[in-house]
Amino acid sequence: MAKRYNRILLTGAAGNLGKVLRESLPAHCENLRISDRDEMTDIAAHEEAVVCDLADADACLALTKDVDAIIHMGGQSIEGSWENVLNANIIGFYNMYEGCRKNGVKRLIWGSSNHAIGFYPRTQVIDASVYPRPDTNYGVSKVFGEAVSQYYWDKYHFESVSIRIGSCFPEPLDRRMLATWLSFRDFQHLIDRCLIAPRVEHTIIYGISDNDEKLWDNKLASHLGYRPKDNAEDYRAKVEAASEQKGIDDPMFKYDGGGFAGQPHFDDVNPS
Ligand code: NAI
Ligand code: 15L
Repeated sequence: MAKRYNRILLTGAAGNLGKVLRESLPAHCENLRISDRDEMTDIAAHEEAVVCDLADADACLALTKDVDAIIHMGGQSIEGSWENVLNANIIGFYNMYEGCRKNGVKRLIWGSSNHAIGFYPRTQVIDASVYPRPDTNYGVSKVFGEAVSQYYWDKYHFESVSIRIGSCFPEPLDRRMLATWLSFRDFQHLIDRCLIAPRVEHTIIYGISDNDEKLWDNKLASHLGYRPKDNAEDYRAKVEAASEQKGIDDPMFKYDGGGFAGQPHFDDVNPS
């Protein structure tokens, strides 16, 4: 049976989540273009590897040519120097969208982050309609990305899904992740749904598994048909044995963004 897409582009393919998606995306496309600024290894017959820095507008224009859909996982993935955040997540993000607009790409699905709303208190369950409260420059760059995604839908009818990923790791690593965890299996399923859903316009969805502890409500993204199967609760005993409960004034206890909310300005503690 013919696959839904001819060519999908995956950025950040050398990264943690890029590697997870290299396994699942072939189900949706004949050809998978993979890209990163780092070298990628073990290139399969259905893959075409392109080394490219997102800050290079001409390179992004070439990268997005003859592509039907994009999974954009490339970029600065934690707090970093302003220069790195700016180049990868702001200039680089805009370059990707301009590439999409000029090359007539139809849909882009990307890794936003819980750090776009990291200063919300953990006592409040929020949905995707809340005003952003970023906790870092990194979080601010994700808010920029979500604004660009909304703008390109409203103005150019270019579709996006912004996934506010919680903590996507093989298993929850600390008590905070009992609420923020997204398993690799559920992440792959979420990307599947973002590719399959007939109409997404600009949708924001929280990337979380079916955890008992919930900070975020996905009712505004029900049209994606995302049905997570995993639950961080299965790891509670292990996590609690390995880490103590933080005090009520600790950012890990207080805020959705956990430790990111308590970090000093990156450039103050890492002078160039
Ligand atoms: P990662 O750091 O493992 O992978 C990111 C990849 O982007 C790296 O391979 C890196 O070489 C590449 N990259 C960085 N700057 C670049 C540039 N200027 N040009 C080209 N490539 C560049 O991160 P991970 O965990 O795979 O995350 C993927 C995306 O999902 C990121 O955008 C991250 O912000 C987002 N995310 C991930 C979460 C998680 O729990 N893993 C949680 C929230 C958001
Ligand atoms: C993120 O945005 C990061 O990419 C990831 O490495 C984790 O720190 C995650 O958030 C988290 O909040 O656990």
